[in-house]
Amino acid sequence: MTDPTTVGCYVVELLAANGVDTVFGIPGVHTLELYRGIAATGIRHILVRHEQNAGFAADGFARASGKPAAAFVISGPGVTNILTAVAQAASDSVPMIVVASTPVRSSLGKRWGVLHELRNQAAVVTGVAGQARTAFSAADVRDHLRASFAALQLERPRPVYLGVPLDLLAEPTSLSPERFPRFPRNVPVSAETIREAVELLDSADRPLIIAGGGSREAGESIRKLVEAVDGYVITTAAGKGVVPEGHPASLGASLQFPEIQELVATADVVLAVGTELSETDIYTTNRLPMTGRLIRIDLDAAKLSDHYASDLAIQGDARTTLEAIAGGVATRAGWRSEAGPATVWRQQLEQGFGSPAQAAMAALLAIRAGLPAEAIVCTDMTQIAYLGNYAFPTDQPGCWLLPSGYGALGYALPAAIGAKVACPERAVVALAGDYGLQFTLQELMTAVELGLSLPVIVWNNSALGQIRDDMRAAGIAATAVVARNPDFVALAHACGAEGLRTHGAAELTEALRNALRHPGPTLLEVVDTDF
Ligand SMILES: Cc1ncc(C[n+]2csc(CCOP(=O)(O)OP(=O)(O)O)c2C)c(N)n1
Ligand SMILES: [Mg+2]
Repeated sequence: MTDPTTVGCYVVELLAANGVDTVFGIPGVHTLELYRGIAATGIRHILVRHEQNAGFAADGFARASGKPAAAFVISGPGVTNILTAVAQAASDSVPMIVVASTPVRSSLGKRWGVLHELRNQAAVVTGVAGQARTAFSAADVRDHLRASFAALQLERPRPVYLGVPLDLLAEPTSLSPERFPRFPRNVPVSAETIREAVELLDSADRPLIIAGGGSREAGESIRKLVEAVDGYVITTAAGKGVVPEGHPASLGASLQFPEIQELVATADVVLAVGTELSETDIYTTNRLPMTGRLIRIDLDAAKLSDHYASDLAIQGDARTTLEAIAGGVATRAGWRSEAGPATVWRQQLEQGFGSPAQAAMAALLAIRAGLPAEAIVCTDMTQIAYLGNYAFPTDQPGCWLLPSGYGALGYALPAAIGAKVACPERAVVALAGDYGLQFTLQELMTAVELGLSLPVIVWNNSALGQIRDDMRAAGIAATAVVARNPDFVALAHACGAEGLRTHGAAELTEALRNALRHPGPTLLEVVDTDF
């Protein structure tokens, strides 16, 4: 290497040595030294149009691939800009590695007013990330990253942050990159605990499983278990597709419906796995009306006894724990044989849908028809996605990405870019509302630049639809809920993307299929009144 090895080079070499192959970011004068050695590592750097979107793209990348991406941001505004995406990832247990510069060491905490100064940058990030540390030496860089990589493997996934002062980034170092130790995530659960869980489930007349995002790799065991005990399985949005939604035991992601909450209330044993059972999993502020015994399985000990106290708390990995439980329960007839397959409940539910939901459902089915089974749909805070949590048929986990935990508008497009970068061979689609898309629409340029075959579907109801409806329901005159929209199709063309307005289901399906064959992004405007 002709360049001297600087700490900046060492950071990227360490990341590369530990499996990071993609960085989303925006360079600045403070992070120049992070870029000196990047080409030599083979890491791919993707320039986005706003740091928030570097974070959302890293989030989409991680959810699609299971691997963390890194985000490189400058001190100060780069850090504050990415915070929303860091909070979003933290709330949905998504791993990511944020590396930022800080001003020079001698200035830290002194408030001299240096460029990009924050009073305490790491403290700002500590409020949202899993870990946030500042390095004061090359050895700190190594030690902090080692701790972060360990946490990413051992704990419930969270974003981690490393701040490196810009004078340190430029310093020479004699340290050479190393591969940190690997850790298995499967915390072993005792045979005694497994036996207790099996006994509880064997004694249940009306067993129910609630599967969250933490159970994504446990689908096969959940299916076996629910079949053996003749129960039902409901997922959260993050767990959507863990068990194929067409399975007779699957009620899909339906916790938001009162009818399904009543079913939960009648279950005598509920097994909740890899879920916080939070407000954003249930999509109502109501507490789930549980009356049965509750078994919780979670990697995060804090979740085992929060506002839903477990009767049996199991700290462990979902896949290995459920494999053991599914292998132990007796196969017998339970309540599903009597109460009927999930389709009976689904039909009842769907009969109650009003016409806006029927319209959105028709659009969702048209989108489904245009996509292969393994397609990844990156969604946003829009009415069509709230319904899609339940109504978009999904037979595999990790195919429906919703910013559910934090609810940040603007997620869909940058997350879809991240997912498509991670899985170029898979169909990836962004699905956003007309207002939310405008939060991050500038990333269409990134998708054009990268030549990503990426349909971007805009559900256009010419309003901040959900907020309008909520105001009406609360007896508030609808105010500040209509914003003038751009001509989306013309805007797409101006960015160098394809763009077209589709009318009705058949056109939407056809346009989507064409968009998947187009070697760049296509913005598809879908007008709600056409359905
Ligand atoms: C960053 C952020 N700001 C504000 C909100 C509040 N909010 C939630 S949905 C919404 C309106 C979204 O409108 P649109 O994208 O058109 O979706 P629609 O409800 O019309 O389907 C707003 C402002 C939010 N979730 N996130
Ligand atoms: Mg709208």
